[in-house]
Amino acid sequence: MQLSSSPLRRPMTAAVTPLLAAGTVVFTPGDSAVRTDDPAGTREQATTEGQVLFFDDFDGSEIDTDKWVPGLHHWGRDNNGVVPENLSVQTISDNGQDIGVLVAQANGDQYDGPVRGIRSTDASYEVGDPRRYTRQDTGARTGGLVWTKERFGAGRYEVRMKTLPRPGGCSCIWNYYQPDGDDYTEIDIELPAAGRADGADWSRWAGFNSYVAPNDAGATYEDVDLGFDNHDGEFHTYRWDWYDGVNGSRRIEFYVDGVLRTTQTETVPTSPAQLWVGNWAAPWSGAFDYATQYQYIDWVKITTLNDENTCVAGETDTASTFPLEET
Ligand SMILES: [Ca+2]
Repeated sequence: MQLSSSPLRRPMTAAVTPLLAAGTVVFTPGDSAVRTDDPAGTREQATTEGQVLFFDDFDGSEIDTDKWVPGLHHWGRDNNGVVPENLSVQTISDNGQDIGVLVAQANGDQYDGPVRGIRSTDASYEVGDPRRYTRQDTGARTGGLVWTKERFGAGRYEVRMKTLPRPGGCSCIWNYYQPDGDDYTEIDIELPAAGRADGADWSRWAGFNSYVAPNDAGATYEDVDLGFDNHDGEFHTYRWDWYDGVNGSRRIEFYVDGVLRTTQTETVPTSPAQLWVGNWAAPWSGAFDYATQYQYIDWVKITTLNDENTCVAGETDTASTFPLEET
C-alpha cells in the first residue's frame, strides 16, 4: 500500500501485512439499560465506566510479555525503527514515591551507543518478525514501543506518562488494525503534533487523529494547542473515549489530564485493534539534535464504557510468537 501522498502521519500504514487474522468478536452484553448516573435517561450521552479490560502498572522487573509485544518494527522514512533494546522496566521516584515504569529510550543523531537500528527490507514477513528487517550500523533515530498482544474495542484508553522532553521523536499512543478488505481502525495521540514540532511552541501541541481507512479521505486530523508545555518532565494522563455505536453514539473524545480537548465524529472506526504505546523517530517530529532521551510510562489502562464490551479476548499477534532477534 503506497501512501506517499500523505507521509506525515499514520505510523503503521507502511505495514501491508495485517497484524492479525480476522476473528470472532467476543461480545459480552452488558446491562446498558441501567445507567446509574442517569436513572431517568435525561442525559442522552451519559456514560458509565465499567470493566477494566487491560491494566499494566509496570511494577515488575521486565515487560510482561503476556500483555505486550516488545516492539521490533520499522516504517516511514528517515528513521531506524523501534527495537526492544530501547525498552526497560525500572523504578523511579515520582515526587518522592517509588513507582514502576516502562522506560522507552529515544536515540538522536548524536547517539554513539551499542543499540543498532533496523530497516524493513522484506515485507513478506509479518510485522515484528526479525526476518523482515536488516540491522543497521547505527542506533541513531531509533525509538522504543510496545503493542498489546490482544485487540480491544471501543472503550476508555488511558496512559499516564512523561513524554520525551525534547523534539526529535514522537511520544505516541495509537491503536491499529488492518485486516484484508476495507476494514480499518486507527486512533492516535501524537506528541508533538505532526507539522508543529519545529516551532518554538512545539511542546504545547498534540495531534489527535482517527481513521476508518488508511488515507486522507478516511481520516480526521486535528492539532490542538493544549495551552501548556506537556513535555515538561511531569506525568500527564492522555486518554480517549471511543464510542463505536454499540456503547454510545459514534464519537471519539480526546482528553489530557481529564480535560476534554476535542471530539471527533466523522471517522470513528469500529473494529477492535491492538494498542501501541511508546516513541518512534517520526521524520516530522523535529530536530534529532541529541544523543538519548527517555519517555516514562507509568501505567496503561483500558476500560469498558456503558458496560459494553467489544474486546476481542485471546487473539494474539502472530508476530509475538517469534523470538527476539539476537543482537
Ligand atoms: Ca507504574
